[in-house]
Amino acid sequence: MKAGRKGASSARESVSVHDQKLERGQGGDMHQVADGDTPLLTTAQGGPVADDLNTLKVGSRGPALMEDFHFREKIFHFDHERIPERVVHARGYGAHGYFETTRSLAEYTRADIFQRVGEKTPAFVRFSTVAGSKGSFDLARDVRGFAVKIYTQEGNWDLVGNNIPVFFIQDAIRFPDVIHAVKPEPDRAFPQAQSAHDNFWDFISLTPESMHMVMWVMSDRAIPRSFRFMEGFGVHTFRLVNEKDESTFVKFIWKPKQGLQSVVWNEAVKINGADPDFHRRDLWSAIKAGDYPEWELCVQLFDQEFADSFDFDVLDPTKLIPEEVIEPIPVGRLVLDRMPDNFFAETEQVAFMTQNVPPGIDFSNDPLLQGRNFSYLDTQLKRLGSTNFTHLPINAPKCPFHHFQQDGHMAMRNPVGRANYQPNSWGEGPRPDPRRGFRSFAAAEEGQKQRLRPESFADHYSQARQFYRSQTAVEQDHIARALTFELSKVETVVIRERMVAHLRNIDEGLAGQVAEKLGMRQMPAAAEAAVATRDDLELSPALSILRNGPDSFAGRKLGVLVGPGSDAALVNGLCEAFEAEGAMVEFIAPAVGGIEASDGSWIEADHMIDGGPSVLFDAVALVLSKEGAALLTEEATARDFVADAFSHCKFIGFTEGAGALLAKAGVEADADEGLVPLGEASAIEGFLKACRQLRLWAREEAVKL
Ligand code: HDE
Repeated sequence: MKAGRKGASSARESVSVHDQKLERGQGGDMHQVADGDTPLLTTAQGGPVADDLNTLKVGSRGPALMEDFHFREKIFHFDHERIPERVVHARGYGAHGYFETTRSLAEYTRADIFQRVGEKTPAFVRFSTVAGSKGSFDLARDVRGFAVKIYTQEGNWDLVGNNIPVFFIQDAIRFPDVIHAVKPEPDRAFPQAQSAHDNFWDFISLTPESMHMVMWVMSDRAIPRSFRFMEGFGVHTFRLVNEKDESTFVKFIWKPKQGLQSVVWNEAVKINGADPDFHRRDLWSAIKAGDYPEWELCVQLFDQEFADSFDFDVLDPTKLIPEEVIEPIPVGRLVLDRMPDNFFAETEQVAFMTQNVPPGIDFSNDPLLQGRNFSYLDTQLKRLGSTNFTHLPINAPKCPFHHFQQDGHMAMRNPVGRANYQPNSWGEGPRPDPRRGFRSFAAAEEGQKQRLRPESFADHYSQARQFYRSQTAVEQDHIARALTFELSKVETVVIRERMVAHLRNIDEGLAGQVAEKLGMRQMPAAAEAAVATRDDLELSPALSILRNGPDSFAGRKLGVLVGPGSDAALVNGLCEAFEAEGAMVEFIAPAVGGIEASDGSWIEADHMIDGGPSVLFDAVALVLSKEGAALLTEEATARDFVADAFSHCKFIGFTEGAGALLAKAGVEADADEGLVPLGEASAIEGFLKACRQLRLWAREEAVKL
């Protein structure tokens, strides 16, 4: 029996393992051979295969023969398995789901998807990091991509956003520079998936427009606990256009129903070693367990009059509109409920494009968006190798579509009939419809051709200050520490100084802290600013993660450390309470096979202690007998388990028997209210209540990570 393991809480899937029919071949190799139930192995041409383990040779020890078409086909295909990874956002993970319209926007847009409340439209989402290559780790300090493809009845709508509402640069022509700067340095090819190096900070320190974004990427937003606990932002101002061809400006925001949550930097570094796929595994486990993540789509709507009166230019992608200024209105929900059947076919081959907008949604003149509208089509040809990438099922629209585009590499859908042009006299083929078709909003534009940044884009510090000052003290401290860490990896002193000079325009206290922690002997002069930083912007509590906590442990994970003789009733009680909350429970034991609990039942483990460090969990319970604790105090990993949980401000439930392990890990059992004694089953409710705070931030000052 497996104590405490109930229902579908386990991330582990049950996989049925079949006994396969094996035949021993010559030389001792083992062949699995087709029987009645298994399909016959064939070549790609459909030819049945007799032997898939041995190449065709002259004799058993002789040279291989060219005529072995099965071998050549198999290796040829393998040699070509890789396609170019995305130049940015290479590492990503996707899931299927649906978008449900919860509010009609018919007044503002003729977009079909916003007409009928309750209608569900299929969607695919890909989350990603930006800088690292495909095989890099999940918890890099980085922006996360949040790309959504919604297969609407009037064509695919791609909202290719990030988990941060602003960007580094104000003009698309600078994109290759910011990306070159953050990627591994070209002479040495490191560091991988990190911004903590000279080239990145050199570029940033020479680019004042990036300062607002820098505050965000140095905040905990850049080390999310999971994709499920992130917001998503369309970033740019878009337009909604209604039947009467009237335009309303719009910004799109995805709000996670699960609440926002991040990890701390020390934890991120350790997670990357313990489980480089932490975010992937999290999404996979949640969806496989039926705990479907959900986001609300909100819109910030505004007109030209607001745009003219707002403190900043609404076309400037380094600025946001605070939620307190324009309230986001919920208009739909996105639910992810199915993992792809095949990672390559779907997540790798999905092609998002900012230019995919249905009639009723249109672009603004945001210079980043305008540039992106070129880049996303262009890059698909490089990556997917054919203009026919829309023939791939993941990219094909799910509404009827007809056009005269034809031929090209790998064309899988070819028009039938005689007419492959229009107009034609054959009465065949599709025709445009001026009423239903996409009509660009007829914005009046005039001006001289020039390469010029508008004056209205010139204030680079005020919103950076507003962001920093809107954070809690704990979050501000994390920003200061992140900046210090990153700049400590910068070898060129003048770059560090240039950055501190910018920070002085954002917040003198922040600049002072960073300068001190960097060991700067003299404070550099403040950077020259095109526009002096404003002091009159209202703080925006919506910008803080901690001020908007979910007050729930749902969707989070409890790690229960068990050993021989663990209290079975307590283990069962913890499982029941945490599962009822909607959380997952996993067991960590000295051996993965499990342990015998106090009542003689067997608790199977999910991890052995070396493979299940506490950084993988949101809270931990040490359910140990004296005997079990004695065994574990000998293990460095068990001591780290406790010490890390404590220094990462996690809630720790513990039995009396666990006292020895706490002591050995240097944690006092009565250090603070985050240590919750689990004397009897009645204490579980209090422990769960505490865990709903997610972290005991008050401890951080004491542990000084
Ligand atoms: Fe992208 N970006 N980007 N980007 N971007 C790509 O397209 C680009 C920008 C974003 O999961 C590429 O298919 C330019 C902002 C996401 O497949 C490429 C500029 C935002 C993804 C490209 C930007 C994004 C990409 C690489 C500056 C947030 C991953 C592979 C003007 C609003 C999509 C690809 C996925 C991917 C270009 C800036 C989000 C090269 C030129 C701002 C989420 O086309």
